[in-house]
Amino acid sequence: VYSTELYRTGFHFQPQKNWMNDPNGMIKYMGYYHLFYQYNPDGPKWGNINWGHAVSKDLVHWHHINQSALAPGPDWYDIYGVWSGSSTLLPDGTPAILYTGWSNISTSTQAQTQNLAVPLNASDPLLRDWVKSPSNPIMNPGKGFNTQNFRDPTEGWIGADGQWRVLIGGTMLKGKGGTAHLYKSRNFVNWTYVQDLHSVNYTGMWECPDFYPVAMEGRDGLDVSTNTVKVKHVLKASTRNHDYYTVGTYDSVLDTFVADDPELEVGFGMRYDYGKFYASKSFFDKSTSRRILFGWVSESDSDADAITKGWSGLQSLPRQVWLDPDTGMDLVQAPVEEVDGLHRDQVFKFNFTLPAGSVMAIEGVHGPQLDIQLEFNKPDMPMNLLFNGTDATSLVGQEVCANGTSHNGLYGPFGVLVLAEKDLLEQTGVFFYLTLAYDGTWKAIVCSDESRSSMQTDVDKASYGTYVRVLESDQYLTLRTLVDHSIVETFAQGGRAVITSRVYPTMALNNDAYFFLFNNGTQDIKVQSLNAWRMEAAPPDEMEPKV
Ligand code: DQQ
Repeated sequence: VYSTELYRTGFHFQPQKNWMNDPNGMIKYMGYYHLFYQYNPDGPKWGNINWGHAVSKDLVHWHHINQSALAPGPDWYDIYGVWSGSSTLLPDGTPAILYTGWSNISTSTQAQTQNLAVPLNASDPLLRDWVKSPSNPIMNPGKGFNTQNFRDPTEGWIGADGQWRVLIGGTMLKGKGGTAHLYKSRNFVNWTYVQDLHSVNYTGMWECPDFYPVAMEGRDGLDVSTNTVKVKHVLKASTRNHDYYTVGTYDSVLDTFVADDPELEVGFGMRYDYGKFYASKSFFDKSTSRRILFGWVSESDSDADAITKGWSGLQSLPRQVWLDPDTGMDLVQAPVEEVDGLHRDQVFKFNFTLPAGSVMAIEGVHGPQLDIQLEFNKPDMPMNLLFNGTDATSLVGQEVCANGTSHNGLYGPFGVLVLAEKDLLEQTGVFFYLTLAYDGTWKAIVCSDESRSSMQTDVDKASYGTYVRVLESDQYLTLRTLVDHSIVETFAQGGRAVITSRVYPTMALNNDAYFFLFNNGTQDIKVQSLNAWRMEAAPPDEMEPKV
């Protein structure tokens, strides 16, 4: 009935074929954005991990470099795989890669090794060839480290004493949880373990830590070494299947990090994304003063499907990330504005009612690649400003979001049905649901519900949801949903909460994919505005850029 080719995306990054997982070492260098990623050149399942590589001028149109930046071996220290890591721009302006090697020594102190690679020719803007350092491996695990859980170096930053620092993900020496081991170096080649920057009990191992400053005002990103009074630090770890972050204060003399709110510690508090999104990494784009984030969005179909498709894994849209100026507590994300350059055929409607119990077809724009932006008038009632962290998310997902589109409350569910077949036999619901709290205030939940997304039975159809903070000063409840064949990426309330879903419709494909607004609550909802566009595809550029 359907072709698996149809699940390939039009404007999300993916290799031509095969397996992809974590984004690695993004950097802007000599006018090109470089995206590296965990890649299996041999097939659509994880294994034989290389660093795949692509370049772009605008973060939207990519050119695949037809060779790996890094491949396993021939030396012992990374012979079974070149795992995740980061790039750092050194003071002379050249980049260096730090990455984890999976060595041929499985149990000793050198199971996972940290390694350095530099460009063969730093005057090549495409940075095609990389040379591994003769000093590899360049970091030794500290005493008592679990050497199977010692990986994923961050970008290097410079602390108060002028020395380099990086974090390596690991497990706590005492306790049961994840940690970020801090290493220091004067020359980027010889590194010593100093202490753990931060650990949290009862989380899993911390994979792919990310650590960076954010400004307390405005959206501009900061270079990783910035640490002034008007700066907070974000620490992110990938653990227990999700990317958790916390905002806090970094002391670059003592090398300590303290979370602002201990209730929102890494692994328990806030997440970049309440759907599928893992092993993300950010980088600072100096040319536009932005901090930009990519995350790995894995498949929800079966291994057999991966083999039929010949590929597995997407990158999220590149997202700009900044500290929420209105709360000072959490991050806000938005697709980088270059994505807007793909907008075509706009539909605009404003100031209309979405009656209780209605489904409204939207004429003018349809298809599998859309950007849908909605502003709803806030119902006139007290909103709860508190955010409960993520404790309730699985509950929210199951109890509210999965029943969402068919279940009726007072205010909601209301929102949009995307990748919908014309008779709604298939649909992915993205919506708000407002719930009355014990204290008489209302809390907003945002959901992305895959439960009716496909007639296929062997794909995972999770329902994701989270509470999202709505401030008194917020004029509207907002949703922005980007649809791209098999991915639905939603930015709610101006990007305060993000949810990514993977769906595999069998009928709501290509020209047969529609979208509808709906309101299953018992109260009418006023829509302030609807803006929707078809998204032009951004196929990879076959031609190697002339440099
Ligand atoms: N993926 C890499 C590891 C990392 C994990 C291996 C996270 O370095 O910890 O492909 O997805």
